[in-house]
Amino acid sequence: MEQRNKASSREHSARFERLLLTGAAGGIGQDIRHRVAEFAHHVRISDLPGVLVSEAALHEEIVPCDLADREAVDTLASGCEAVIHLGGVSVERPFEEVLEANIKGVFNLYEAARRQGVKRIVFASSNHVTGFYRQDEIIDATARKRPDGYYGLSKSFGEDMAQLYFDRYGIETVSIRIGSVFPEPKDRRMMASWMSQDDFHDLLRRSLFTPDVGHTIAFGMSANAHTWWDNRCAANLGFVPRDSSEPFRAKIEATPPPLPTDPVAVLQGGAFTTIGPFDPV
Ligand code: NAI
Ligand code: 15L
Repeated sequence: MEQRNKASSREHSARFERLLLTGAAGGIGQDIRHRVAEFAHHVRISDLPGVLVSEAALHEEIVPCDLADREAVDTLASGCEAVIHLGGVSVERPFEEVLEANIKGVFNLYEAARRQGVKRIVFASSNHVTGFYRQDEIIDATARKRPDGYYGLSKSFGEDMAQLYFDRYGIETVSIRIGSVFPEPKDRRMMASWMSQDDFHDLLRRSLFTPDVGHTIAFGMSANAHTWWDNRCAANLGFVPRDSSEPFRAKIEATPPPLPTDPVAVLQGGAFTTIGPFDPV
């Protein structure tokens, strides 16, 4: 661990003056909040009004904001050179909810980035952009998108926004199609999709500081024994995961397996492929 940190700080000693972190009250946000101090002198922390409870550290400034509020997002991004964009709906939900936070939200963020001179965005995309591939297929970032719900569709839209705003305005993005970032894998599917918090942090650092990324799509996964994703299209980032889901195998395999025909065992997106439709009541 110490070796990893030393190597990484040697590779990327630069820091931004001010960085924006959205979704800071979420599962990943809470884990990385204290770690992002190494990326910037000042960190603007944001989430929905009312959900950020802890006090600001010396290097932090807390600015609550609903991503669906265009004017507020414009103010939120002012003075920031870079953004780690984690905020939004993070599971399959009715379209109207996804529309506000993830589609209008990502539009508002990129528009704010254009107006406010943000140079680099790390966009928390998701494996659910390609969730309808089978678990016996290996795909890379050039594979046709096959979103497994409105949530995956919104992340697909976010990746397209990233491409558009690079091609038109030169704003660089690394879209990380995150597998499953949790302290440990929760089920058999996550034995393939899991990414440790340390590996995620390393990929974040590379996504922020690697020069000339244009719009790069990277799969966010650890060095698991079996995986579905080929990260060669993101080789420019030099990301080599260190952790693996293997130490959790015995614990996971002690739980009852799903039926072999269950989408959880067949499709990369697992249970997300079957959530919905959401009929109006
Ligand atoms: P989370 O649901 O714990 O955190 C998301 C945060 O976004 C929450 O704190 C929520 O309050 C905030 N948010 C929701 N709507 C908002 C709005 N309209 N305006 C401002 N903030 C809003 O999700 P988690 O697990 O921390 O994931 C972070 C990001 O990474 C999400 O964008 C998620 O889609 C993505 N991701 C996460 C994966 C994982 O394994 N944890 C896998 C794939 C993608
Ligand atoms: C996601 O996109 C979700 O945000 C997260 O909660 C996990 O369920 C993850 O994908 C996954 O596929 O395991």
